Amino acid sequence: RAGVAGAPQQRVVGSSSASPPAGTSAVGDPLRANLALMAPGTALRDGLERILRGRTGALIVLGYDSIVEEICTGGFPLDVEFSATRLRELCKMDGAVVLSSDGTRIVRAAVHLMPDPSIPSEESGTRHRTAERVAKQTGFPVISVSQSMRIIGLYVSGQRHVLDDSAAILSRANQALATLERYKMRLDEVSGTLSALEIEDLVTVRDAVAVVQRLEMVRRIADEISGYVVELGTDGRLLALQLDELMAGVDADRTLVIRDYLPVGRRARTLDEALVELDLLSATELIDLVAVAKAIGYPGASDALDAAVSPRGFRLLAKVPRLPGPVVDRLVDHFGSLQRLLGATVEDLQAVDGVGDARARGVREGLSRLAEASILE
Ligand code: 3AT
Ligand code: 3AT
Ligand code: MN
Repeated sequence: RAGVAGAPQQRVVGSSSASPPAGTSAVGDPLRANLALMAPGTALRDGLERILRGRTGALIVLGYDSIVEEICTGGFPLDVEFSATRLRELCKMDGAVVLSSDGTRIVRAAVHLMPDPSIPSEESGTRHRTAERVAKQTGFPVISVSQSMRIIGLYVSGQRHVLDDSAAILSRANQALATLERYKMRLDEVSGTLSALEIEDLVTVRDAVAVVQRLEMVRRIADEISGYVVELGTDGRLLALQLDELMAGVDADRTLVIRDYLPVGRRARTLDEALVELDLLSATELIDLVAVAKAIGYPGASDALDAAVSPRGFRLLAKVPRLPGPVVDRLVDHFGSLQRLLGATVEDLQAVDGVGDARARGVREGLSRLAEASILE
C-alpha cells in the first residue's frame, strides 16, 4: 500500500440521498454531503444528540474497508442495523464505533483505533487526535463527540467542522438571507436598466457587466445559504423555501446574460470558461467591474467599460412566453442581434426553422410588449 500520509481519497457518503438544494454549485462538496447525512432529522444526528445529552463521548468512523480494518484492534464485530439508541449505548463503552459508509449499519464497536502516528494532527486529546488521523488515513469521515467540551466534530477531507445547534446556524442563515434580499433588489434594478438600454440599443460594457457582477454576488450568497440548508436538515425547511423563491430564474439569467455579451474574436471565451473565470474571482475582485469584465473576455482596462455593445437577444427572448430553448437559439442564430430581432416582421421571423405563423406572432407581440414595458419603467 502507498504511504498513508499521502493525499487521502475523498469519499462522500450518503450523497445519493442528499439532493443538492437550489443554488448549489455542480461540483460535489464532500463536507456538505456528509453534513447532510448528520443533519437534524436524521437518525445519526438523533444518536449524536443522545450521546451529548447523556454526557458521554464518541468516536465514530463512517465507513469500513480493508484500510479501516487494518487500523482496528480489539472490540467486537456487530453488523446490526443502525439505530440512535444502539449508537448511544455502544458509545458508553471505551473505544470507537464503526458504521457502514451510508450510516445504516453498525459494523464494529469498542474498537481501539491505531492510525499511523506520523500523520500530523493539531488536536490534543487522544480521541480527537485519533479522529483526525483516521479521517486523513482512510479518507472516510470521522465524527468525534467530545465529552469534556460537549461538541460534535466532523473530520472530513482534511477539514474539521464543528456542528452547531440549529438556533446558531439559523441566526447566521437569516443574516445571509437578509443580505441576499438586498443583493436581489439591486440585481433587479440593474437588470431592469439593462433591459431598457437594450431596447434603445444604448448598452455599454459597464451596464452588461454590472448585471453579471450582481448575478455572481447573488449566486455566492445563495450558495452559502444552501450550505446552511443542508446543515439544518429538517430545521431548514422554511429557509429552503425562501431561498428557492428568491433564486427563481437567477441561474438561468446568469447564463443568458453571459451568452448575450460574450465577446467574439481573439480573446473569446466559451460560456463555461467565463463561468469558471467568474467563480475564480476573489470577493474583492468581484467588486471591481474591470475584473468582472475581464473574466468574461473583455479587455482588462477601465476605458473598455465605456465601449458600446449589443446583446444577442437570449435574455429578452427568454422572457417571451412559451418559446422553447432550441427555437430561441435558432432565432438568435438567424438574426444575430436583439436589434435585428426587434426590427423583424412576422414574415421575417417565419424564415426561422420551427417558427410558424402563430409562433412568429407570439414572438412579435412578446418583444413589443417587452419594449413598451421597459420604456414605461
Ligand atoms: P479506565 O479504567 O477507564 O481508567 P480504560 O482502559 O478504560 O481506563 P479509556 O479508554 O477510558 O481507558 O481511556 C482513558 C484515558 O486514558 C483516555 C486517555 O487520556 C488515556 N489514554 C488511553 N490510551 C492512551 C495512550 N495510548 N496514550 C496516552 N493516553 C492514553
Ligand atoms: P474528550 O474531549 O475528553 O471527549 P479527548 O480527545 O480528550 O476527548 P481522551 O484522551 O479523554 O480524549 O479519551 C477519551 C476517550 O476516547 C477514551 C476512549 O474511549 C476514546 N479513544 C481515545 N483514543 C482512542 C482510540 N485510538 N481508539 C478508540 N477510542 C479512543
Ligand atoms: Mn479528555
